[in-house]
Amino acid sequence: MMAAAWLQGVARRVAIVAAAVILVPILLYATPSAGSTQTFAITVRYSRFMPAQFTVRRGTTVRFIITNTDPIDHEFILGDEAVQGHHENGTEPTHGQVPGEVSVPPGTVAETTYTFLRPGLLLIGCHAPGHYAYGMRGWVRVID
Ligand SMILES: [Cu+2]
Repeated sequence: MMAAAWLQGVARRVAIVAAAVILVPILLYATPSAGSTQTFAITVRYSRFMPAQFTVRRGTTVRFIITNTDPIDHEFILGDEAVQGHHENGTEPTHGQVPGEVSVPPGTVAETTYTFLRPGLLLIGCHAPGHYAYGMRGWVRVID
């Protein structure tokens, strides 16, 4: 009787370990978490980003695909207040080399890829003259 109970205990423990070995990788794979990649499509129309608000998990790499349906130049600049201020007063005519910053000429599609490493709030802005003040901006909330 003692041996049977001991064997049952061992069998139960083996079953639990086997379930964990199988389930844990499945759950890790299924949950969007640090290190995952997402694609966000944004349409620019009448000098607005649509959609303009996003939430991502820290560690996520996002490919932003921006379609400019307007007949005028726009840009997509991702960054904190300091970055937005720099571009609002800056003189760079075009963007495309820095992750999260890209120019979007009229009627074109541009893309930029950015990895969100810190939790917090980042801004999206267009700094063509008057656009940011007009409201051509958005937000990315980065959560843990
Ligand atoms: Cu603009």
